[in-house]
Amino acid sequence: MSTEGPSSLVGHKYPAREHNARVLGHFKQKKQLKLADKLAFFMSGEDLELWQYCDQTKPIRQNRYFFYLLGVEIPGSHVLYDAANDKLTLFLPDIDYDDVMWSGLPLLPEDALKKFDVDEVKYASELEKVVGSLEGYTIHTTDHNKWNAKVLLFLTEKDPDFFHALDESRLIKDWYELELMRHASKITDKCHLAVMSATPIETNETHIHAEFMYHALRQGSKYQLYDPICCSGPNCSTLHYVKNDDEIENKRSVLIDAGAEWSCYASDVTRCFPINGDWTEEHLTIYNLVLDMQRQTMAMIKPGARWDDIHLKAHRVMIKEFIRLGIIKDYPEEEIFDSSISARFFPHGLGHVLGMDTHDVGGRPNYDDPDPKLRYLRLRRTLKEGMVLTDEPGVYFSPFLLKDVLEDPEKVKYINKDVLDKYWSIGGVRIEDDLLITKDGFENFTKITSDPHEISKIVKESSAQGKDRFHNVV
Ligand SMILES: [Mn+2]
Repeated sequence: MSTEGPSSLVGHKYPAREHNARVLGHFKQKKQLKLADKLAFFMSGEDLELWQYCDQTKPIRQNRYFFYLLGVEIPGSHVLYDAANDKLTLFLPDIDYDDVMWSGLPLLPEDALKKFDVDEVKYASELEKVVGSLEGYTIHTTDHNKWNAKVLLFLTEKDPDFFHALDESRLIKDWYELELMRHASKITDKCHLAVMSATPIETNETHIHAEFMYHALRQGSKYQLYDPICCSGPNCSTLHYVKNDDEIENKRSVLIDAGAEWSCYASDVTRCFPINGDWTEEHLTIYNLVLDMQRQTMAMIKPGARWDDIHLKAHRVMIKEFIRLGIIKDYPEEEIFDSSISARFFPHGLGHVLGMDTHDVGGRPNYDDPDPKLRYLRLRRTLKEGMVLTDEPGVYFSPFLLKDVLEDPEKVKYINKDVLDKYWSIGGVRIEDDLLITKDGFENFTKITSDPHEISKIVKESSAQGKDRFHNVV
């Protein structure tokens, strides 16, 4: 198992110069600036910090805007883009010679120049001199903070047009970013397969979590962009369940929402399976419904399509099937749609943009939307070629979410409680794939099967082999 990155990227650098050019393009378009204006961008990356009263450092996560403009993960680095001269400078942290004994020699400027897509490399001790010498410039940064404290007097922070330019640039991924994301997805596929294939040693949700992380780490992915959601039975009704510590025995359904990270880029995939490989009738019914929601919405995906419409299509597919199953009584579909009770069974959005953040920038959500069906939709835009997004319908049976429905006479009249009662034990089902919008439709990065029969086969084969295959597991 290789722990190196995608072979297609060998000999290529993270396209930092291209990213700065893109941001500049969006920024000028927004500002209507003339080319002669003296503009620069400056960002400081994250640096290491000690825990209080302790000589250990806190976990670090590189600032995503910073990474976009530079492609460097080294803590304590800075980037300056002098747009007037089209010059990109990396500032490395000064060498702390007392630390070399403990941490080894850091990357030297001549090596950094070869490794990164920049015009020059300097040390952070030169920051004030270099940034201060940019006379007559407006130097934009996202915000004043402790990492750029030395030069913040020179920096203009929080210009909404700068954020707009960064977000619009990040929204459309270039080929290099897409290769990183495809690689993250490949790792995640194998992790999900490993989780489905290790049921004999998964008697607690923690074991599922462990199996996923173990296989991610073995493939070189040390971080997850979000805490894995590993739940079983009724716990599956909590959307961002991260306790991951309940016993699985005596339950039937499992849901795992987890994605490996590769070089700051995300994958975000959800799969569900029956713990012993045999789907209960109710679990399979809901699973097939969610799969149908995903299939029918995927069929609508192409540049120019409105994500709102695609999301609402998923609601309509669910409503129709709920009426057929008798969970919702035989009212006109349009009346059910308008009542928005479907949002109590499918409370989240159909999907979100994906990139360096799990819920990536540029989606333009409206959390104040008066329509409950749209309130948590994190992507409210027309689809464009080069966007990466998730298609992740879900159906949940959450006592918390359904309480007000069941207690409100105006809403409970739609619900057939006897039929509903058959489904509580499932908790919920979500199926999530990562898609790149292409010229004619989409490319699905997620290759791990979502076919219920194939999943059943994988789990059963693993169960049949028993625990012996995992002889070294404690
Ligand atoms: Mn997601």
